[in-house]
Amino acid sequence: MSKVEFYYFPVKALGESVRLLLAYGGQEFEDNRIPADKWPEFKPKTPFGQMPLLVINGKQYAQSTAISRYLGRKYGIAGADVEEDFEIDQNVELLHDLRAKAAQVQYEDDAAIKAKKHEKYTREVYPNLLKKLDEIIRKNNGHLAAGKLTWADFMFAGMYDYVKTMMQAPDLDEKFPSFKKLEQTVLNLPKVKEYVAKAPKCEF
Ligand SMILES: N[C@@H](CCC(=O)N[C@@H](CS)C(=O)NCC(=O)O)C(=O)O
Repeated sequence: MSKVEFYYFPVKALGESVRLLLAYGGQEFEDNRIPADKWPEFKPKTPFGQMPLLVINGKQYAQSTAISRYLGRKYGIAGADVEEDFEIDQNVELLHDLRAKAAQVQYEDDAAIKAKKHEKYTREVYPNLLKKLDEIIRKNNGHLAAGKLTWADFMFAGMYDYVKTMMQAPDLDEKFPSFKKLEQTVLNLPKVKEYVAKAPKCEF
C-alpha cells in the first residue's frame, strides 16, 4: 500500500485542490498542515523551497498545477485527448492569471500602494478576467473546461475562497452564480464531501 503524505500551510489556497483530488481518488493521506513557525525548518527539505508538496512512497511531487494534473490523470479526470488537455491547461492558466493579480494586492506591504492597486485592478483587470471565466464555465456545462468534470474544476474549487479573499470581493457568489455553483459541484462529490466534513475549517 502506498504511503501518501501531503504538506501545506493550514489554509486552502494553492494546496486545497490536491487535498480534494486525493479525497476524490479515495486515497488515504497524511494531511500535514505546517504552521508558519515550523516552516523555516521544513523549507530546505522541499524541492523548490515551497509548498504544496506531495510525497508518495518517499518520492516528492511539487508545484500545485503539476500535482493536480498528475492526480487528475491518475483518477481518470484529465482530458480525453491532447485537445481537451490543452483546453484544461489553458483555462487553468486563466484562473492563475486572476489569482496572480489578486496576490499582487494581497501581499503588498505598503498600505497606500495596496489600496491603489486594489482600486486599479478592480476597475481595469478583474472585470475582463471574471467575465471570461464566467463565459467559459457557462459554455462548459458548469465546468472549467472540456464540458465535463476534470482536475481543473478541483483547482477552481480549491482556490475560490482564496481568490475571493484576495480580490476583496465577498459579493462574487452573487455577481457570478456560475462560480459558486462550480465550487459546490466539486465539494458535493460524495468522497470530497466526506473529506471536507472532517477536515479543519479554513477561511481561504
Ligand atoms: N508555483 C508554486 C507556488 C507555490 C507557492 O508560492 N507556495 C507558497 C505558499 S502559497 C510558499 O511556499 N511560500 C513560502 C515560501 O516561499 O517560503 C505552486 O503552484 O505550487
